[in-house]
Amino acid sequence: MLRRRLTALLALAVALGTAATTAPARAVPAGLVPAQAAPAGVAPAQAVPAHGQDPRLRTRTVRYGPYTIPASDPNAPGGHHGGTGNTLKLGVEAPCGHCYIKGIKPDLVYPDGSNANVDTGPMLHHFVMYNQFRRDPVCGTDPTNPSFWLGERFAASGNERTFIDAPSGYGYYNAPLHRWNLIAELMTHAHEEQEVYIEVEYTYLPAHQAERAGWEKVRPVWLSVAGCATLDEVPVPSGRSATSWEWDVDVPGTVVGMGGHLHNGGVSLVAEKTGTGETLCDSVARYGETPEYVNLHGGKELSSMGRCIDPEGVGTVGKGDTVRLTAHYDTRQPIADAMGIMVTYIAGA
Ligand SMILES: [Cu+2]
Repeated sequence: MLRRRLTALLALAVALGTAATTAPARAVPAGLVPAQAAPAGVAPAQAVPAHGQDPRLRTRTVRYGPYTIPASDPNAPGGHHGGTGNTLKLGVEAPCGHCYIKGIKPDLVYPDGSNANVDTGPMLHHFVMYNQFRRDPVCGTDPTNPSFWLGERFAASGNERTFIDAPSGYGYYNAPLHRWNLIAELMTHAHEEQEVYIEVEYTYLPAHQAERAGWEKVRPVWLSVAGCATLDEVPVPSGRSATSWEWDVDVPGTVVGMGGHLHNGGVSLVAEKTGTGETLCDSVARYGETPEYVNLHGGKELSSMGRCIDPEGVGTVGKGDTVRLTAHYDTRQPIADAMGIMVTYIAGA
């Protein structure tokens, strides 16, 4: 299996002329999570201080890039944004190996480290992280989906930059030497070329410590209203609309965190169990909450998506259940490449 994937990856790299370059496409991300319940019978190794940060947690910030975003050209037909298109980098740096990653906090910054956002031009349209040697549970057997080639989709973000933060006692396990693949698309409203980095702050615990403290692994499950479509893109009409897709659960367990990703024009993204009608998560989009989310033309852009976090778990999903994901949009113009993605972290899988 591993060998087959490796071969596939090599073939892909060759097809791309190797290395980090513009390539396939993919989708996006969202935010994420938390919820939690203390693992039964495991005493927390130590009291968690007042604001909930475990002092053993390690933090590491990794920069990906640089990315050069071409200038926006007001005269180009439909070209009022400069954009990189989808770019692929293979084998990018992970913050740690044989570790449990609890927090993934994405940002877009200029080379001097200052915030790059739509108030000065740049927009983190999306990035998606793939773990090469793990199979994506939803689309990993579908060769039309990039995850077949690039691995398990475990984290992503749009410009809203949702902080993916697992409840304490849970983490995403990364094996030793597992490198990741990164697809990113960046855009700008500015009329000059801009250089930026995707900067991600990770918090994690080495596996020996996490296991001693009884941490559980979470399995990321990528739910998208586009199903396994190559780019996770769906068209939405003008006005109000609802676009759905259903997942027949094959990763049973306790949902410990969910967070949504929509594009501008999105209203909310809802995940519910069809059998019982139980809502697992209603992730609402908010706009222009802070000045950096007001673009150069004065428009308010999507600035946050709700996360669903519950110390007791957001809900449980079992074999035989179906989860319906619905993206609600309300937009003046139709959108050809809208998205509705909810990364779902499941424990006990
Ligand atoms: Cu997107």
